[in-house]
Amino acid sequence: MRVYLDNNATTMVAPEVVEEMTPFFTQMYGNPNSLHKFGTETHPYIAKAIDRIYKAINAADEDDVIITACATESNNWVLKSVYNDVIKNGEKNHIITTEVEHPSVLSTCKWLEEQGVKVTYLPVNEEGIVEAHVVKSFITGKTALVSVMWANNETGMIFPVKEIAQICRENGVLFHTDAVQAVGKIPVDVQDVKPDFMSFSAHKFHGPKGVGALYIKDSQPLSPLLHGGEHMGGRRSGTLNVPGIVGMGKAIEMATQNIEETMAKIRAKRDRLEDALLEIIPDTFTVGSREKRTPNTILISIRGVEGEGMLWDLNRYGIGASTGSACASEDLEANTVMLAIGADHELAHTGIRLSLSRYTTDEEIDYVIEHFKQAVERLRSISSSYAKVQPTPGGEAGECNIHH
Ligand code: C6P
Repeated sequence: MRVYLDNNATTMVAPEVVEEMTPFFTQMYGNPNSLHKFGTETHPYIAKAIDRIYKAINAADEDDVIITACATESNNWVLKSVYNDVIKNGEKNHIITTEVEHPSVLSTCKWLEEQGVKVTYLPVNEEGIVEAHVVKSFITGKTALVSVMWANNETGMIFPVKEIAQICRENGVLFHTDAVQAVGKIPVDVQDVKPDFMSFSAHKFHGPKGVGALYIKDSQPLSPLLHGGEHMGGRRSGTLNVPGIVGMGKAIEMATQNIEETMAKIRAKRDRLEDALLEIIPDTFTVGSREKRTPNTILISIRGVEGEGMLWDLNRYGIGASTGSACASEDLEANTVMLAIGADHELAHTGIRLSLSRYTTDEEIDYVIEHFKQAVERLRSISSSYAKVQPTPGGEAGECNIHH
């Protein structure tokens, strides 16, 4: 059996999405900027896709949604443009973000620091989020931008973005949110939350890879990242990725229609898996309370079992999971979010992220429960560090914040 539980890294493209994309590879392959029929016949399909994206996030007509190649691009673009447009020649020179953002935000912030920008990296609390009042306490007259993710990719924890956006508005500060792990998992309504900028990516909600988006409230000016043509209203040059745009439109529509119902089913499977693992495997805990997490995500720590070893054993059983962000999977470092929420180094090496999708079945969950236990037993039997900490008084399985 093969079970894919790494849906926060990427997802299977929905068959209906593939079907809608297919004609744009071999039949309607014209460049949308060409004046002949081959080009112009793509226009209604692009318009329909953009319309679906607007509807899915409840964007207003006066807002802009620009198609990018990925959320990494969207995140880079916002941060670098705020630097170019607001910081470089103005009075403000300060950006606030969190310690647990995706590397596409954190690395860009590091680069901005090299350009002389002052960046505050807010620590998260023991649940793995930053509370709005903490953001407020760091805003000064020099703050140009706050960038806080909507949901974390490793823990699934949902941040109070609505309150943070309001605080930013009240203080005349721009607010960007990386909503990559929120769109398609929880309702995302830009009229309700009111971010100035929002990044998201099609391959996280059963769309194709290589296509993302940047939402811009009221189409406010943002200097282009890519120069060279009139594409996307001159804001992002490059021949349009028509199959990708069509696929993103179909995928976001499917992912957001009946989202509550779909997510209730995913949540039930996630909770069953989590309950079973916590019950049958001693000395395990999951990070963050379930109600405050995206419904598909578990970050589980298994005392005495190194995440990489566990991944390898799971992989042998055909189960795909991860120790955290796929972008940081090659450095074998401790889970950065677990470190940020206060785990010691040893514990931060024991995190396993399990992320479900609407295609995850009950049979797959049963299979994972059985083989997860076997893998833990094998690894603990050869672990010197687990022998040292046993037995733990009181059983110690549960959903909790990290104590060390
Ligand atoms: N996170 C993970 O395993 P792209 O792939 O560029 O469209 O998205 C990047 C990105 C940005 N923000 C967040 C919160 C993300 O989770 C990701 C992708 C994957 O967690 C791959 S590193």
